[in-house]
Amino acid sequence: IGSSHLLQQIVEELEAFFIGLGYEVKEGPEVESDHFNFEMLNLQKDHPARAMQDSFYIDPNRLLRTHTSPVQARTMLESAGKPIKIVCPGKVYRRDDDDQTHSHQFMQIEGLVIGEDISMADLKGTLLPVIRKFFGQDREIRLRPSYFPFTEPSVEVDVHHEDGRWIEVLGAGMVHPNVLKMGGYDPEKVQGFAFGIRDKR
Ligand code: 2NM
Repeated sequence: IGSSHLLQQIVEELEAFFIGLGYEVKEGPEVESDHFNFEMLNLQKDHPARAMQDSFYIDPNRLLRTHTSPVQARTMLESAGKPIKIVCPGKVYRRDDDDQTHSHQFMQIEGLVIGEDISMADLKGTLLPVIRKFFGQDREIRLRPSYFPFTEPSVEVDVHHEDGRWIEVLGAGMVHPNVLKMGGYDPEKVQGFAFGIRDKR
């Protein structure tokens, strides 16, 4: 009573960290078009994530967003080829049976940086300090190769837990050339990295 929700507190701490690095905080609609939620992010029409049973569709072309990436797709189009440094916090929705580790609604903060000569070194140099700040300066951190339709190459990042387990804390990667092109950027001239942090799913 009378204080902000724990998740809200974490979102604000993360926002403050990124604002300190010169990022802007961008929000967008929770009801999205199929076009911005999937198409602009390189998910083809037949991609399994687009199936009715995995998303909350309102009508054939509109759904509750399944990630905050459509905010980034919108920002790319608005930015008309100029550099971008944003984080996009907010609620997202996926069809899932709720239990201790799954929820049909969860929080995400995604980030996007686009500019000349952006590389995997920028991704690591940005995200490792965030993780160290939140999980401890001496924390062991592991990057694993992964796959996302919107990034190539892609990684998942784990932190080491006292009990010996590795806990996945975020996914990230270099923005896929198709995503840059659809956003109005020339992948021969600029590069980008992106990441997604979420509470549970
Ligand atoms: C993730 C993992 C990797 C991501 C990509 C983009 C965009 F818009 F640039 F394509 N936004 N977020 C991204 C990349 C999200 O979440 C696990």
